[in-house]
Amino acid sequence: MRKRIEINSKIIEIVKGDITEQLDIEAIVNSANSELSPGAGVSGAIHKKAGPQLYEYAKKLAPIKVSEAVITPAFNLPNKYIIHALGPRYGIDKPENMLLKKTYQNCIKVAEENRIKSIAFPSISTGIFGYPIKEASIIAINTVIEEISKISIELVRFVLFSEEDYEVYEGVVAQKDRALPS
Ligand code: AR6
Repeated sequence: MRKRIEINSKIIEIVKGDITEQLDIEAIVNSANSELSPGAGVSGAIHKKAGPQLYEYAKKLAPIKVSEAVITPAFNLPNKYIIHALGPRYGIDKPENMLLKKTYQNCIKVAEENRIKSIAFPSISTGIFGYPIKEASIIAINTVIEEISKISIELVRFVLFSEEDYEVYEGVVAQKDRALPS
């Protein structure tokens, strides 16, 4: 399952899959905790596949604040880098919408500083952190669309773990696509 749109020669893709299996992507984003420790969900999967060296390295950069992003090597993962970002906990870290937007912006900023050309995001904050998927997908996609023309990243991919989440993101992107000048 895949949807792709082009904006000023930049690609935004929506795929159903696993963030740890993005072989062609330079940097994957981890929806981390403040301590940058393995945890569950995306961060559990990333740490498991990257290996124990990841936490040994990452813990020196912790703690991070809500919406902050830091970069590490990807160790045993097939990517070059991991960008670890702390999304807002829904109902706790407020205002959630601004903090979620800032989280995506900070990931993009770190990617730009490291001359990264391709980046894959999971759906930040919509698992354990409880952010409703539709609201979060609109923020994620709008933020990337706003930033993409200003940056040198060529490919931004959203990787959705479940078919339901994929459908939500796909719906938002399809709507944006219809609104774009052809
Ligand atoms: N690939 C892609 N997406 C995934 C994967 C995967 N391998 N595994 C889960 N998802 P979550 P959060 C989806 O909970 O809400 C952690 O323990 C999942 O279905 O990983 O930002 C951290 O250490 C959901 O839609 O991240 C933090 O403490 C989305 O990814 C906290 O949870 C995000 O789910 C972060 O919570």
